[in-house]
Amino acid sequence: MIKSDVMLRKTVEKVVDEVKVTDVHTHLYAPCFGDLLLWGVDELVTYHYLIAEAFRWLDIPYEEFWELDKEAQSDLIWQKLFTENSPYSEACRGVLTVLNRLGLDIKKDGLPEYRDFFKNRTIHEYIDIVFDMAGVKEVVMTNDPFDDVEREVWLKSYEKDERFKAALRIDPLLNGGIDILHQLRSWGYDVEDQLNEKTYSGVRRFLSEWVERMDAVYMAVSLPPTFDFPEDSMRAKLIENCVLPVCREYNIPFAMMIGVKKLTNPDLKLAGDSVGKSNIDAVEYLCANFPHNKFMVTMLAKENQHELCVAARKFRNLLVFGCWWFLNNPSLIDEITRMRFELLGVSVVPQHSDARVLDQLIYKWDHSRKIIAHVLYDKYKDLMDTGWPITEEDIVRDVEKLMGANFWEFIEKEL
Ligand code: HDL
Ligand code: ZN
Repeated sequence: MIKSDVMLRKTVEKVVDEVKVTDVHTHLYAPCFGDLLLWGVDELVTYHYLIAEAFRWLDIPYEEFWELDKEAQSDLIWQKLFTENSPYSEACRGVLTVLNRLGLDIKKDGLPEYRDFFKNRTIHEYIDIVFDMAGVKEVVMTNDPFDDVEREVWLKSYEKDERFKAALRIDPLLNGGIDILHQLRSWGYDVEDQLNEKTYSGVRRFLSEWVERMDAVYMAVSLPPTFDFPEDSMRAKLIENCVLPVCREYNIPFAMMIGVKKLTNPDLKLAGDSVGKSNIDAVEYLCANFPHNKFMVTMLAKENQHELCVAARKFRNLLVFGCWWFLNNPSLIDEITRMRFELLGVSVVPQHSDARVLDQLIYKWDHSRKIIAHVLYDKYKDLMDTGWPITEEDIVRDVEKLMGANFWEFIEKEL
């Protein structure tokens, strides 16, 4: 049994450091997807988070930036965010954490040297290095059958890699309007230009075929702050008549990522999305009225976090996951994780990386492990002060659940 605060802190930090993580939401790809899997220092520096931050210091027209090649974009971002200003934003700090963990000499004029480090590496050896360094066992991809490049790989050259699980992402279907049905028809699905049982049946066949082709562990969508359910809309009708029946048939969760305002500044492209407070009533309605469906939910607005935790206390078919995107910063991860542990105990998935560049796994998990360990120590300390006996076995059990086992248990369970 753990008897002292010092021993407790050491044990929690060791267990959190050593646990092999299941990363439940990323934009990474298995090696067979080729260049879709981004890696290396210039991809790190041109991550859309840094592009948004760099434009706060740039006066050039947006187009002038977008016409630069990757290396020139990276040079410009490095100049603005690392040379002319201290890089203490989370996205900038993350780049430096990766380079430091790789053993490189961290300095203002280091970019050329960092490029050399990556020059003679192969992606296969590098994936092993990154997964090992980040302590990641497996990641869930974001797989979009509407993406022409990705779809080709799935149809012609996909090779399974156990470290990369698939998630069927259906934003174009649920957010794309009636035109998306033309696309399905062009692929041979028997759908009409109106929402009727024939169309629903064709959409269910599309979803079923892709769930099977991908062996998808869940179906996912990002949704605007205005998302509502029930609602007299194409999205709500497709969710009720197609998405939820297929998810139930394959016993996989429907993952809703709620609160993104797409292209608030379209000139920033991928970096142009913003955030809005969303409607928790829609989440509660779905959980209450579809008790045999499983819902994974993450919400983008800080203001939605408390009510999401309360909703999860009401519905066992709701699994809260991650500190998504604009919430993936130390101060917010700390606050949100504390709230979740106090309201939900161990029954939550505290973090996902949302990594778009392979190397980011190193910093996103480095940074989050420290915070999760710190919060966990405080919670176990409070427990210890009640006289509750705490053992290393208990801590290992809890941390295994938080960092992966809760997710897999939720994937497997039948409701
Ligand atoms: O919709 C999503 O999955 C978001 O994570 C977006 O991809 C976003 O651009 C992002 O990368 N956030 O971290
Ligand atoms: Zn994402």
